[in-house]
Formats: sequence, C-alpha cells, structure tokens
Amino acid sequence: MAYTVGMYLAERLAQIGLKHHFAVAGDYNLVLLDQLLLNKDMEQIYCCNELNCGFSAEGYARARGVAAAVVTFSVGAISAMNAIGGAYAENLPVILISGAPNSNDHGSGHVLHHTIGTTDYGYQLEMVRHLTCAAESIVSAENAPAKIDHVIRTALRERKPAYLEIACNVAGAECVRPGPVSSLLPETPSDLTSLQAALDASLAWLAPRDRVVLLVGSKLRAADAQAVSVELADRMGCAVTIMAAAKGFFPEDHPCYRGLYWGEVSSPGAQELVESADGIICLAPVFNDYSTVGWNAWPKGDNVLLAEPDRVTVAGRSYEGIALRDFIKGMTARAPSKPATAEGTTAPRLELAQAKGHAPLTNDEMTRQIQALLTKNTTLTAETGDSWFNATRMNLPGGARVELEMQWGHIGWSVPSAFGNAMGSQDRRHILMVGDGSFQLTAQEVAQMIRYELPVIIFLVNNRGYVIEIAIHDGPYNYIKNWDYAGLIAAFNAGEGHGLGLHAKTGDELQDAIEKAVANKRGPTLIECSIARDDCTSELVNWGKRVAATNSRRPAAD
Ligand code: DPX
Repeated sequence: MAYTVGMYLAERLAQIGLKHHFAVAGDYNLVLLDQLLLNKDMEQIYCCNELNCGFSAEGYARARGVAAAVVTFSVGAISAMNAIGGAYAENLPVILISGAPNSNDHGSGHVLHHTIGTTDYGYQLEMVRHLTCAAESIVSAENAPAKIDHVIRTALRERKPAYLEIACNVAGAECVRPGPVSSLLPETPSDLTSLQAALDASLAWLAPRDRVVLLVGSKLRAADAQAVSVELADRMGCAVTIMAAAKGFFPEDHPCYRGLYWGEVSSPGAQELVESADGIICLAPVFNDYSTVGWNAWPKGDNVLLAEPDRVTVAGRSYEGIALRDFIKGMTARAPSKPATAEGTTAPRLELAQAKGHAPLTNDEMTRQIQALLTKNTTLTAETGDSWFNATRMNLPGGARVELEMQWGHIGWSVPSAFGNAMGSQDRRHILMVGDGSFQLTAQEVAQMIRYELPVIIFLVNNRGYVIEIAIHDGPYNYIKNWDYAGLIAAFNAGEGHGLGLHAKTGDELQDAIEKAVANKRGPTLIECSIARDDCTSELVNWGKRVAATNSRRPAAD
C-alpha cells in the first residue's frame, strides 16, 4: 500500500508515544482522519466541540508528556486556539492539526465555506503563530515530512504547543515513510562553560547561608526536573516549599517538605520560613499577579537564586544556555551535604474535624472527605475558583498528582482536561473538583467520559455563583442560573451509559455518594455537592482582597 502524508503524521505521533489523539470531524479533515485511523498503534477519541478537544489534548499531555488534537478549518481551529493558548501558558506540547482548503484553492480567488469569506486562507496560520512555538501549512506532499518533523521536534524541545494545517487533498497524497524517531527527541545539552560558571557562583552564594529554602515552581515538570529536585533536597537537607501552581510537583511525604508558599495565604509557617530565609533557591517559578498575591509575595534581591528552565541568575549575574536538570544535578553533586533538619519545623497538615453527619454540607466537610479519598495513585484536577484553594491546602500522599491551570485560568478547562488526563493514564484514579459556574462552560464533555467508560469522580461544587469573583469584585454578573447538575447524567447516558449522578446535601449523603462512586467502575460519577454561597476558604477571601486591590490600582499619572 502506498504511504501518505496522513500516514506519515500518524506514524510520527505514535513514535513519540501517543496511544490516542483527540478529534472533531469536519469536511476539511475527513480524509486526514481516515489516514490517521489506519495506524493501529493509536486510537481516535472524539470530543463534543473543538475547545474541549484542545483541552482534552492538554490534559492528555499532562498525563503523557505530549498530545494531538485534530480539527477542521476555522470554525473548528479558532475554537481550539483558546485551549492552545492554555497549553502555551501551561508549558504543554499539544500539537494542533487542522484540515485546510484544497491546495488548488489557495491563491485561486475562490470563496470557501467555513472561512471568513475572503480569499486569503493564510489568516488561521497567522493567528495561531502567536500561540505556538512552530506553525506550518502543508500544501504539497514533497515537503510534508520536513514540516511535520519540524513541528513535532520544536514542540517537544520547547514544551509548548505547535500547529500543522494540511490541505484536504494533500492528507491522502503519496509520501515517503518516516525513519527512526530519535532525531525528533533531542537532548538539549547545556553550555558547559556557562554551567560551570553558574555552579561556581551558586556555591559561593550558598556558602555563608544557613537558612536556605528551596521554592518549587510550576515549570519544574516541563523542565523534566522533578526527580532531580528531590535529590537536591536530599543532599542539602534544607526546607522545601512549593508554589501553588506546583502543587504535587514535590513529594509532600519528603522529610524536608514544609508546605505551600503563597504570601499571606501560605500554609501555616511557610510564609515566615521563606521570608526569613537568608537564601531562597527558586526552581522554575512563575511569578505572576496571582502567584505573588498581587505583587506582594515576590522573592527578589541578593538572597534569591533564580533557576529557570534554561538560565540561572545568582549574585547579580545571569548564566544562559543551562538545562535546569543539569544545574540541579551539579548542585546536588557539589553542595554541602546536610541532614534534613529544616530548622526543626514540621510539614503543615490539614486536619479538618468531621462534621455531624446530618448537618448541611460545608466546604470543609467536603474537602475532608475528598482528601480522605486521595492515594498515591490519584490524579486530582482542580478547576479555577475555590477548588484551587481546597486542592492546594490538602495533604497529598507521595505519588498523588494535582493538575491546576493557574496561568491560563480558563473556567471550564478542568472537565475536558480531566477527560484527556483520564484517557492518558487509565491506571490512575481521577478526581475532579469543579465549581458550578465553570462546569457550565464545558459540561458536555462528561458525555465522552460516559462514552469511553472512564470512572472519573466529579465533585461539582454547587455554591450558586462565581464565588471567587464575588470575593474579588461583586456584582449581579456573578450569579448564575442554577442547573440540576446531577440530573444531567441521565440525559448524557441516554439509556446506554454507566454515568451516575448523585446529590449530596449533608456529610452522610456525601459519604454514601462517594462509596457509590468508588464502586462505579464503568463510567463517571458526578456528585453535586450543595454548599452555602458564602461558605468558602478564608484563603480565597484574603487572596481575593489582595488581587482586587491590585486590579483597581489607579492609572499611573503621565
Ligand atoms: C470566573 C470565575 O462556580 O467557582 O469557586 O464558585 O468561584 P467558585 P465557579 O466555577 O465560578 C468560577 C468563577 C467567572 N472567572 O468564579 S473564576 C472569569 C473567567 C475565566 N475564564 C473564562 N471566562 C471568565 N476565568 C473563560
């Protein structure tokens, strides 16, 4: 059988480890989808819409390191771009593949359907360039291999999304077969001169300091530096704190772990620890308005060593071209070895008292019960809203993972992302915490969890509104139409699925619902947890006040 452009792409995607790709059909990508289906090492997974398709792939990339989403031109791809922006913000290599007009129509002056009605079909490529690290249009089979390989290689190297569009008549055109994949998986070597200089400067900076803290940031996973940072902590024996978006990126059962640093909404003791340290080693942090609590918790100055994914800044100098892993390994080899003393403090533990079983359900009781479900095999996806604060205050068993989208912060992200993550790591227990407002954006993707029989346990927090927004800035726009969320599941099952929808208004009802959810292995269980609108974490309220103050700064005078 002749090899085609679509088959080339499929083989490359399978070679880089994809067992699945996500898709929504449209006439510009149908031939491409047929070609992808010919590859038996990969399954095609369908989504309800292209936004969800992009976020499903984003979740899959969280589980497996890379993912692909296939959509149709413009009407599909422009919706998917929002999720691709999210993948860029969150450092996840998602390859967006769009079907495109027939190669003969480019430059022909023809007006085509699904387009903005002009005759230049380059606009989609121009738009997506801003959201990807590489973007290519394939209008001939001859240069398809080079373009496909360039896009995949760049996405994997940069840990960012990339884009391919393939003319609908070229997807099935004859093309060569791919060779070995090794050239697409380049190890980026550090510049050794720069690395040695950075290590020498860092060790000189470290020598006089005796209250050093490691601060773990959210780019650590993309930098493939999680395991080596544990070795560094073992060696240095110093306190380790994490930033909120890096929840789960450092094992909380490690003897050096001392909790979450998030300015005044830190876990107990962590703010004092970090702010009184004489050395803060920041590993792959993202300091934005949210993570610094409105620019109030931003470690800076001579006491800070900033180790980013590709550079180190210490003692007034910046050293470029250094892979974070190499820097951390070098520090582990050369830093003085100390026992895990960490100033005698201990890791904070969230201990919530069990509420009376018949009492109305509270946020704390819900959090207590969800925390009790977590094991080393759990992936907990937590949506923007108070779910952030509930997830980040929980105690995590070693091995448990938390997924947050704190840089992009698109409400509704979590439902398709949890779907994609569950598809990509079916050996793990998947738990999703999502607010009612967020759920309304992407609710229909629960139907795909039913279709593919993924036993995701969904805690739908029904507090009748956008409570985090109420904390930041209140107004009538923060109050939403109530839905029968648990009742949706019967509609999605449509008599042929195993989804379960349950209500919990008390602690006892929640306990009972969780038991049913754990027993339901052939589909998702959505537990609608009703709590009072003003029942939220104090962290949310305090953080919200700070962020509101930052947002409402007056314009600077000319
Ligand atoms: C908005 C947010 O119900 O959670 O815990 O009640 O806040 P909480 P909900 O899911 O409400 C979410 C809501 C409206 N943010 O409080 S965080 C603004 C926003 C956003 N993303 C998009 N649109 C609007 N973050 C796509």
